[in-house]
Amino acid sequence: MTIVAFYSKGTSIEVQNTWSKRLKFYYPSLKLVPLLSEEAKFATVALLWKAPLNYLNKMTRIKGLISLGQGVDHILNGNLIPENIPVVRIVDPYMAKSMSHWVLLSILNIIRDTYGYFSQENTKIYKPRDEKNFLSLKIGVYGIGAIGSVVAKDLSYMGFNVQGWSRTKKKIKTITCLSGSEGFQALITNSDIHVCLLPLTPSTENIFNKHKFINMKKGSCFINAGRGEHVDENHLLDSCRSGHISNAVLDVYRNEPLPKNHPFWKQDNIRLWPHVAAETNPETAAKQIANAIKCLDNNIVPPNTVDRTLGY
Ligand code: NDP
Ligand code: OXD
Repeated sequence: MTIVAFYSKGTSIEVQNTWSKRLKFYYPSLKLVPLLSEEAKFATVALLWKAPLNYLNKMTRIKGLISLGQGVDHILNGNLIPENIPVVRIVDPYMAKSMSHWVLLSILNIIRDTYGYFSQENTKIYKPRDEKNFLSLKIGVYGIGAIGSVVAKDLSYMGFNVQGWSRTKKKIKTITCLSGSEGFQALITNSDIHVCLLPLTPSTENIFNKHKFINMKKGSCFINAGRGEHVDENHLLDSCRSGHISNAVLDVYRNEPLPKNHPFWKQDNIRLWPHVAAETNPETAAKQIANAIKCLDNNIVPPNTVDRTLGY
C-alpha cells in the first residue's frame, strides 16, 4: 500500500474522496490520507496545492512531491524542499485549452466591449459601440510552454497577430517567437494586448514593473493568469488609473484570496477573477498523477519532473 499525503487549499473530505476515487482507478494500491493527519508520517508521496510545507518534516519516507497544478512555485518558494526530492507537476492539455478559452474570453470582452453593451442593456440603449479592428492588434504572450503555446496557437487560429516569448528560442508555425531580453523588450513595446502565462521563478518575479508598464503602448491591455508576483500591483494600478493601460484582466494576485480592501476592487478598468482561469480537473489529470505516484514508488523519475535549477 502506497500512502499519499494529500492537501489542497483548505481540503474538504469531498475533494479528497474525488481524487482518491480517480487515482485508485489507475493505481488501486494507493491510499490518500490528509497531510495534517497522523497517518501522513508514513507517506512516501505527497500530493499538494498550497500546503503548509512544514508538515513534510515528519515524513521520513518521502520519495517525491506532486503539485496539484501546473505551477510548482507553491512548493519551491522558500527553498524548503531538499534538492534530492523530485517535484512533479501536472501537464494537462485540458488545462491548456481551458486557459485558452479564458484568455480568448478576456480579449473578446475588451475588443467587443462586452461590459459597455451590458450597461446599455440595463438602460435599454440599442446602439452600436466602437469596435477595435482585430487585424491591427498585436498580442504578446509571455511564456509559450505547455499552456502559453496552446493559447498562442489558438489565438492565431482565431485570426489574431500573435507574438510569443520564452527563455529558449522556439519555432511555432504562425507565431512570431522571441526570446531573451531583446525579445522581451520587443514584446513590451510592440504589443497592444499583453498576456502573462509565465511560471513564477526568481527570474520572472516582478517582471511587469513600472518601467515595463511605461514602455507599453498607450491604451495597452494587460492580462495576467501567471502569478500575482509577476506584477508590481501598485504600478499596474497607477497605469490603469492614468489610462496608460486601458484594461487589465487578472486571475492571480500577490495575496490570494484578494483582500477585501485591495484597491483593485474599486478600479473599473481592472476585471478580477478568483484564480479559476484553468482549474485542475481530476477527471483529466488523475491518470498522469497516478502514474507519477507509481514511478516514485518504484524509484523511477516521473514525466514532468521539474528542473530544480530552473524552478519550473
Ligand atoms: P511551462 O513550464 O510549460 O512553460 C513556461 C514558459 O515560460 C516556457 O515557454 C518557458 O520558456 C517560459 N519561461 C520561463 N522562465 C522564463 C524566463 N526567465 N524568461 C523567458 N521565458 C521564460 O509552464 P505552463 O505553461 O504549464 O504554466 C505556466 C504557468 O501558468 C504556471 O507556472 C502557473 O503559474 C500558471 N498557471 C495558471 C493557472 C490559472 O488558473 N491561473 C492554471 C495553470 C497554470 P522555455 O519554453 O524556454 O522553457
Ligand atoms: C496551476 C494553477 O498552476 O491553477 O495549475 O495556477
